[in-house]
Amino acid sequence: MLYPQNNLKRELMELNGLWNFKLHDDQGDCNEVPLKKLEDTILMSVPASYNDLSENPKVKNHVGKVWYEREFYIPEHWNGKRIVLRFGSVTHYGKVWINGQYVMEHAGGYTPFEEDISPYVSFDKKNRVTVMVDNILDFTTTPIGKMEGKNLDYYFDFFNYSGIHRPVKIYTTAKDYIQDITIVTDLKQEKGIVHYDIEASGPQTVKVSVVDEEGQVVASSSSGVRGSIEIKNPTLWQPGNAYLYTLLVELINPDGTVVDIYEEEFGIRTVEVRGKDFLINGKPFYFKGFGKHEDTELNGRGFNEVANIKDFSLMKWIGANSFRTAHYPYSEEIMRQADREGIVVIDETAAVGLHINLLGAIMGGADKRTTWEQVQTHESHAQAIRELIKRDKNHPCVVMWSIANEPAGDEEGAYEYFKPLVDLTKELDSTRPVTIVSFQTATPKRDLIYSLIDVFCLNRYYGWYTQSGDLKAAEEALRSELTEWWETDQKPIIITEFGADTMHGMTSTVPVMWTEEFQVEFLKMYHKVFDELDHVIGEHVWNFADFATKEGIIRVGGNKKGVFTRDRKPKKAAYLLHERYNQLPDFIDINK
Ligand code: GCB
Repeated sequence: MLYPQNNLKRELMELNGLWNFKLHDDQGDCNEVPLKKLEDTILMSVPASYNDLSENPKVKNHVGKVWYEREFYIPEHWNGKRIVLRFGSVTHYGKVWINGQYVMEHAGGYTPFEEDISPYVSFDKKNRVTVMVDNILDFTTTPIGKMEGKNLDYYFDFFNYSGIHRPVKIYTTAKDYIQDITIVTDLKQEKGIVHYDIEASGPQTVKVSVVDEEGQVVASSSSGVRGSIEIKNPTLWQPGNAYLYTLLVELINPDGTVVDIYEEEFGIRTVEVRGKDFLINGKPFYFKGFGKHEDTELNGRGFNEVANIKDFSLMKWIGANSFRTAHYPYSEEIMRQADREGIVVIDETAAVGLHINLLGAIMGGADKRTTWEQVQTHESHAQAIRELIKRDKNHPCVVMWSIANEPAGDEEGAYEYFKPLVDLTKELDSTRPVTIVSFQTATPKRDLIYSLIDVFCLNRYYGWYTQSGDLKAAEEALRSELTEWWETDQKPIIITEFGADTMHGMTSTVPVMWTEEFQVEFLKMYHKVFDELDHVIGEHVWNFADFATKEGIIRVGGNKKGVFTRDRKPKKAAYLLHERYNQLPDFIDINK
């Protein structure tokens, strides 16, 4: 799905800023609400989560529907064009009306949706857009949740921020237009091969050119909507050293006039899992970095470009080369930033929490372990995979798809649930490996889905949730499990989560749990074990920064496993990682 852009043939306008907002309080039939202007509204910022922007406690913890509305003009000269209204994301469900007329709806809180609104808008007066947002989850949605009376119980460890989370844009195209572009790159000897596949409407021909960073056309083709272009001695997209080419696609009328243009940035790079190695451009890559969240003060999960710039700066300072989009697709803007900055991304769907009674599983006492009998997410999960790949397939930063985080991989039915989803992912993109991030109880002897995936991505909390505070015992358990994985199936391992809750400023000469010193010792212990084992090819600390969660007995003002505080101040562990990550090269020295 193409990102909205402004170019010689396309115009772009943003609908971000102040909207009118209200909670849904039984206003009657939802389809009638948009027929007239909303009344008794408050101002709300878009994009943002609404939860932290009002002193009314009902807003913070609201469960159910809310309404957003604003007015806008469409320039007269847009008459006759496709006029597309596009939401970067609405969490978790959005329904949209223009001037009281139904336009579109979308389920899935972290991917974009759009529609041609030209049939609904006026060119001679103001238009009104109304959006209903619903944050209720159930056992059919991705992610899952469950209503308990008037409260929503959800199965993931981050606050259920809601609202219009990402930019709202309107863009134009001609009636015939470039609908989609797929780019796959390869390397053969000194040549870069760019395979392209264009979807376009109308009887036009398509011209495709590759433009380098200096704006020079290095190759082109007019041979149709599908083909390959060769680039001699290409500059590769490398971790830490990004180089982006642009695929300039032009849609041309039989009379020679250009009707539409799209410029899609891409990188020339290859990805392959071979033996115990994860090869990027043929060289064994070592993942250093974090599981992250889109989470900041005030904005909540809302797009926050200032924070994104700061986070990439901190990741570079600390020496990280990669992160995982735990636990949902991040904004398109972050993905573009990662492309540009040469940061490698493991791209995850919002299938988090497919594990009923997860706490019971790890703490003991989980008698009912029937996740796969209870959830009915096959359809929404498949849709989440389709939308993620459609949106992110051309990003060179994305090197692997993670189709779920910590499902009940050791419960009966897991294989049958995941087999079709892994097959679907591979069918949609045969160029990237696929993983399912595993939960601590899914050990080699118990896990039922490891044969389906290409790289073992393990979340492990030895020394925190188990062997709590006892780093000696934790070290033995960790080493023993990681060794057993290699004996079971020779695939590379990335530790996608390991971390300890740490209160910034809480210190002790003897490292005890929750202190900054304990976090340092905890990480050092893990580092020692990783450095002994060749098949461990990456480490992502949980988490980059402290983040908001629902209230509960195991969280004090949120999850404190951040290496940085929520406002991005370094804890002591940040300096440990700064030293380690800046010494560890991005690529493993195979001669060592
Ligand atoms: C996990 C989850 C993550 C939690 C983390 C924790 O395994 O994947 O969402 O936040 O543990 O801190 O408990």
